[in-house]
Amino acid sequence: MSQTTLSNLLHETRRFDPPADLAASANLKADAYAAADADRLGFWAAQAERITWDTPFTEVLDWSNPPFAKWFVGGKLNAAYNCLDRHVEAGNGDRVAYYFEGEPGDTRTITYSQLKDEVCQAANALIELGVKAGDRIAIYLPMIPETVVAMLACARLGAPHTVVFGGFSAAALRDRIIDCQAEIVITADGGNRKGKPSALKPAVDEAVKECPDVRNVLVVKRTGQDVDWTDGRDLWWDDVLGKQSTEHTPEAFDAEHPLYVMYTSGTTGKPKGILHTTGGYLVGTSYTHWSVFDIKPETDVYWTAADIGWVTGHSYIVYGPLANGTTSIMYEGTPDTPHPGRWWEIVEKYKATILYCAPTAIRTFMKVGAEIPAKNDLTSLRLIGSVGEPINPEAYVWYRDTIGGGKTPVVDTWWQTETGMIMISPLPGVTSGKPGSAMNALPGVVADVVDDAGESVPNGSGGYLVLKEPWPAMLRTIWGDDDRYVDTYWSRFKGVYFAGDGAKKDEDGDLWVLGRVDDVMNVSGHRLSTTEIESALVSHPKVAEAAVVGASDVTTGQAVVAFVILRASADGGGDVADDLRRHVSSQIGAIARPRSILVVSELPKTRSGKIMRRLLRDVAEDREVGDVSTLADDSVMGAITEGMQPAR
Ligand code: 6R9
Repeated sequence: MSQTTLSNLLHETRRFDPPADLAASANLKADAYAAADADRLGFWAAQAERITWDTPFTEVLDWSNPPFAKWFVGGKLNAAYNCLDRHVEAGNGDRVAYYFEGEPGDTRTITYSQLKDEVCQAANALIELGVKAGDRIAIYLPMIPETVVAMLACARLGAPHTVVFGGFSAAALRDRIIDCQAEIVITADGGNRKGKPSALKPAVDEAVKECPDVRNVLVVKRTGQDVDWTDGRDLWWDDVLGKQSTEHTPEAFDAEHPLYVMYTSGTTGKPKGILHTTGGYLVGTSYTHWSVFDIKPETDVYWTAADIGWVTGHSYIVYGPLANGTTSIMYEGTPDTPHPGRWWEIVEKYKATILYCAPTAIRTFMKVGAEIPAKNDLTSLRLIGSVGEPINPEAYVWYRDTIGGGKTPVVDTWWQTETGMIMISPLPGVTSGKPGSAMNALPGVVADVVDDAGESVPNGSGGYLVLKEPWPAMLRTIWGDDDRYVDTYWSRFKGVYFAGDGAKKDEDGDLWVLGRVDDVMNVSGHRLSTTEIESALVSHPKVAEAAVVGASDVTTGQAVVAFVILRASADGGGDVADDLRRHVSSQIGAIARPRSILVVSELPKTRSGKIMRRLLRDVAEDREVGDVSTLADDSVMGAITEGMQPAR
């Protein structure tokens, strides 16, 4: 991205200061930036004190063989002990760890001591099945407490887990099991989605046909639906756990012992198994959870409304919140089941104080209308966050006003599966928020925007987002493929981590993430960011969601093609396309005017709500639609192409 990049986003002038009370009592204050700059490793050593170490570390960072980092060298710890036992030992065993809300309305309240007991039983069950430290275990479960129990039981034994999102297909599950050679799969009969049971076990049966290393499949009974059974291999979770002791002595593992592998799709090629290790990951997630969400474990009720099968669930439903002794909400189902106000009912019921979700959810709520959340009392919320994509300024302001009552700070958090923890975000008690900007690298993190040559760009310019110093929760490698790790992240620019995102620094030096660099298009020699055009479209009152792609065009190289979902309130009047084209022209410039505008009812999204523009490009260029295995709902492409109509 160069000077020709258009920059309407930088004209955003709205500012939101932190509320005075939050600023006064904030966990992290402004002086943390200078403290971390003055002594970065000392700062991280201090953050490491959040964790209980069985053996203290002797060195903060060993970076003698970059990009292969070793954090907290010599330290030993157990992740499950840090998430559970130590809180129980400190007298907080009766504190609620999770308020679980099933989609059909069933609920469970689980305290820290109950969760510890269950995790010990699960750990003992896995031992009985022959699991040893280092063995891999695949987890393919819905959003239920057993998912957390399974993850922590693995962590307790030093057996890295790989959680595969329940929406993924048998083939996707098989590939992941094979890639990390998992020996046990933990699944369920099914989960509840959109008002009905959705089966999981058949996909496991299908997948493990081709996975000779899998010796057992543990099955949680969730929906009660019929399952096929392979005697000797399949075991009911309750049968195996029920007979186990609730005592288990955790073993301390090296700080660099593998904790989990999470697969993330590359734009091409097979998914990458991102490896996270124990000590640095726990330090990074607990520090960021505490600072970005200003967590007060005694009083907050925290809700990450995301799937555990996404890194956001790992870091901010499981490890970060539990390491900090937080009370969380966990919700199994879809936001609109059985009615469009389900989330807001949950916020009111549990008096949630912090909500963290994806912009796609926010835009969907905007589409349905502000009258839905208005039916519930949301005044308990004191802080709201966003993750997964750039949040369009209009969505940010709507979120702050409609959900946050016009008073809560919004933390727009930029990070990746690879970073393990939030890297760029406002600090809720310090930063004056700008809608659409993720603002600044957190204290301890060093981010920059560089040009093609790797030179830092001046304020007011765009380029590539990079991370200039290692951080504790960073990925350690791609499972089984060190070369791909080096090539993908550390080869584009010498000595720095290349995130694959485009970004800009505004005149104040604040950061605006513009999306994946592959999502930048070239129209008549101008580089346009999909995010900017989408934000312009979403700022039009008729538009709820928009996805923009570049389709090849004989005259202009690429042309802008926009897919839009109209708001429920939009009358769909005859001139939508004209209106929108004019709007984009006035917001950005004539060059960004979409060539075609297609009205659709849905957009293809991943588990984390990211729009799969690759598939829309296929539609725009009239090709057969490519691989849909990582779509959260693989029926949507059919719905899009069938119902799609050009806006008139
Ligand atoms: C946590 C997560 C990572 C990619 C990342 C970027 C996009 C995430 C964002 C954001 C703009 C934000 N992304 N947060 N873009 N602003 N606040 O999403 O991990 O699924 O690995 O995706 O998501 O493009 O590179 P992951």
